Amino acid sequence: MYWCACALLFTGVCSVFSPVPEQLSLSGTWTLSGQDGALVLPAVVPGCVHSALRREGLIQDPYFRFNDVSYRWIALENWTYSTTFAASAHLRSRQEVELIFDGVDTVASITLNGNLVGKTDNMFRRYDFSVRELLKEADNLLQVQFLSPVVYASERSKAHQSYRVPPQCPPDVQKGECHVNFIRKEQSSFSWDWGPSFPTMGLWRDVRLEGFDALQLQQLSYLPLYNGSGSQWGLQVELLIDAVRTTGVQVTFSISELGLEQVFQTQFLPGRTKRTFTFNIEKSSRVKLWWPSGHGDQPFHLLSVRVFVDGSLMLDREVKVYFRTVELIQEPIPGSPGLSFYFQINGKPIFLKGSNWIPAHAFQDQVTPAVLKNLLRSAVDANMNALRVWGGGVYEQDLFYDMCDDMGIMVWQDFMFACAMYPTEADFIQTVREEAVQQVGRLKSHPSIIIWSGNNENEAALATNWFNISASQRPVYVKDYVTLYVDNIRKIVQKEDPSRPFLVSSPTNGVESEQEGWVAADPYNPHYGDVHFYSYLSDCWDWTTFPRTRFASEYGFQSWPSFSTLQPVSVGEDWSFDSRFTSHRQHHQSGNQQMLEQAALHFHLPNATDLLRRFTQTLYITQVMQAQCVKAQTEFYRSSRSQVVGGKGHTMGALYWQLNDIWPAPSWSSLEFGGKWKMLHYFARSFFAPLLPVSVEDDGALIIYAVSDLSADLKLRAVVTVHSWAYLDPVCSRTSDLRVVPGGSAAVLYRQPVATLLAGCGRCTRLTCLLTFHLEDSAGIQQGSNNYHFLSSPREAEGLQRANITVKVQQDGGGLTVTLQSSSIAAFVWLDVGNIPGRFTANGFLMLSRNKTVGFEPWRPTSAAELSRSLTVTTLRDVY
Ligand code: BMA
Repeated sequence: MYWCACALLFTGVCSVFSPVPEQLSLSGTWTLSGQDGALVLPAVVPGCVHSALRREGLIQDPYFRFNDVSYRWIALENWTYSTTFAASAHLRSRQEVELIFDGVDTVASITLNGNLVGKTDNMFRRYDFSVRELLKEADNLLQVQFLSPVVYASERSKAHQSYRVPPQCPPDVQKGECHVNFIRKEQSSFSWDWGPSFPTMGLWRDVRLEGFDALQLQQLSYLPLYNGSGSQWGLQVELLIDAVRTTGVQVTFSISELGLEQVFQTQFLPGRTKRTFTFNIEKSSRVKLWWPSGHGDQPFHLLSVRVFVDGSLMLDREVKVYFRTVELIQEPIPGSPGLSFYFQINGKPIFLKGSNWIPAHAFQDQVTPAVLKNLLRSAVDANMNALRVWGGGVYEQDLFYDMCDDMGIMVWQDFMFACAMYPTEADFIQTVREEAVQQVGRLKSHPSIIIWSGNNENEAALATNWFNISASQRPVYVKDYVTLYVDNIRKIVQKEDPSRPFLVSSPTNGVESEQEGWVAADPYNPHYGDVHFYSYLSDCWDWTTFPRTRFASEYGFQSWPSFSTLQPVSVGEDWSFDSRFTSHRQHHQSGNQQMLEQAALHFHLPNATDLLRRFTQTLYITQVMQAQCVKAQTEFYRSSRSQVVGGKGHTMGALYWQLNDIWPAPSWSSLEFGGKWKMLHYFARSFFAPLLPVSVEDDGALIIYAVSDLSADLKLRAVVTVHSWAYLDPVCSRTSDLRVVPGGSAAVLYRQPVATLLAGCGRCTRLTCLLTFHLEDSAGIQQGSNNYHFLSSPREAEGLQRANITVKVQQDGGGLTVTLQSSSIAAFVWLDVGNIPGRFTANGFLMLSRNKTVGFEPWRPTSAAELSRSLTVTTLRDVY
């Protein structure tokens, strides 16, 4: 249907009414010029200056050796992106044409054909401008002039005269830039304690023109509504519409599977309108529920949305809709001061198992779908059901949340503020408000997101005075804190998304923090909310050093990545633990030393005379240490889920710091840059298993728990086997009585003084023997995985030989397998295939039998011969 009318009167162009809005993508290759025009090069959009320089060979790999420092100049300069394009007569004849930037990083002026169309100051916002009148047929020149983010942040901080907004600069060891809190940009891009300083600049998301004659849909979001008492589901669908023509609009919603068809007649005022449509789903009993991984499937229904104007179909969209409820339960616990803190999904209490997510690359344009998929798949493969998108990074791309929806990963979503105080000037608050409205609107339809949280550690930073703020100045900062996170962000979230809990910070005491004026005296109080806990030098095998918290949202230990991950970014002289490179990559003060000190508590440190050998073995020992430390702490949290000890316990979450890496460097991650699994990630697969036996020693007694995340009750007993370090054959074993292990609990199955256990078992001592244990049912069938318990540090183990291990790699119907044959017991057996992408089915294990076969899942076609050529085996006894 065509429609031509009086538009001619106003514009001189006859408008041909065309039902469907049209788009012209402006992504692709632009021209990038440096300050003073000295450098001119092609630059791909979406992308950034660093990536463009790299692609043109004008810089080396920014991750190579000391290049983070060598390339500091890039972010100190101003850069301009420009492109030219043609705009067809048809596009220009539209009633409205918008120029849309999905992401501008960060401070820029945008001109079209020499006319200023707008300015940007926030990489977390989408920007759009009405540009119809500025377009011409050919050679439209679009320019985006970027200011150095470093210079901008510094100027903003200087302009903030009345009081300082700390921290001014990151610690020297991070080799970063200052005042990142003054710019709405990925906070870790000015450096972090695991990441380089690459303050990027560029168009990091798509750019396009959109033309339309009646209306255009800018955002479609929905929230499921649930009325518990009537078991009644409904939907609230929100359309963000830019309109020119306003009357005679019909909107229809249908979900054929649920027999739903809703029709609304409406109209829109010219300009931008948010319109909410709410309706019940009569056939609620047919609604399929979304569950977190390990608790059920992730089904969806397809919602079709159609918008007609004067009977013409204008918009036709189909979106997935998921149904689930989420509650954060903070209520009194009998016998315990404080309040509980746990999540209920669809009414079921769920223990959150997982980690913390940081940006997957310093240059976001290099975070491809394959990179995301590999990292998230690895999380689920390690039995994780939750990730916290940490507040110093970015609100992730849509695909990240789509994948989390699909895989059943619950997301704890921070707002992007971390480890700092923030200014509250009117324009800062204004841009943050827009950011919050847009991000909540963009993300709230995802069932994976189960909570919003205002910032990372800023309540704790104030409460425990990280920045030496004087008592008299403190109220100023508390006021700023409340203004930003409570009066603005919290209010926006409550309005835009009342379906999810909101926490002002992490860690926090939750409702208790609120009662204390939003900054609790002790945000780390284990009786309330979530806790972040780090202690690098106290013995990580000693569970009494861990806080028995309601919810552990951060804890961890560093390790080094493997040699194959470091090799491409280093050269021979870098390959020792005391090289300049090794200390340059370490961004956490004394981090390398702390790793060795922690490792030395339980292991001999590598002492090979060959330097390269000593280096690779040191990398290995840091991974052994990290894996054991995080295992001990996580198992402690999981075993505390049903207990209250001294008023503390009922732990319902364990999210270790951190899942992934931003570059090849030492960090707390369990996945190396590139996706390779560290030993910790293999351990996580075990310690997050749905059914897990856990050991604790308390006052000389061995206690074995069965920790179950399963729904059904089980009847189980614990089987404890005593092994001598010196022989492959077990010495003896003990079995507990059968006991009911209720679904979703941690139940004690076995308790016996270690001395008694050993006395009844040959000539074992704590130094000569170790324990393994597992669970079995009444028929004697093993349930869940094996676990082990050291009776002394392996460094003191008597009788542990250097094992002679032979390996055979085979390819058969079931895929690639590695079969090991060992002459004696071996600890922390580590299979490494260098840079062949893939993972083993188990690694870092205790070898307590002569033969063991593990699978290898390649991430690209790989032959047995290739695998065999790259395979090395390291065990604990090899390093000393
Ligand atoms: C936590 C995080 C990060 C940091 C990590 C390790 O506090 O929130 O800021 O990288 O500790 O220090």
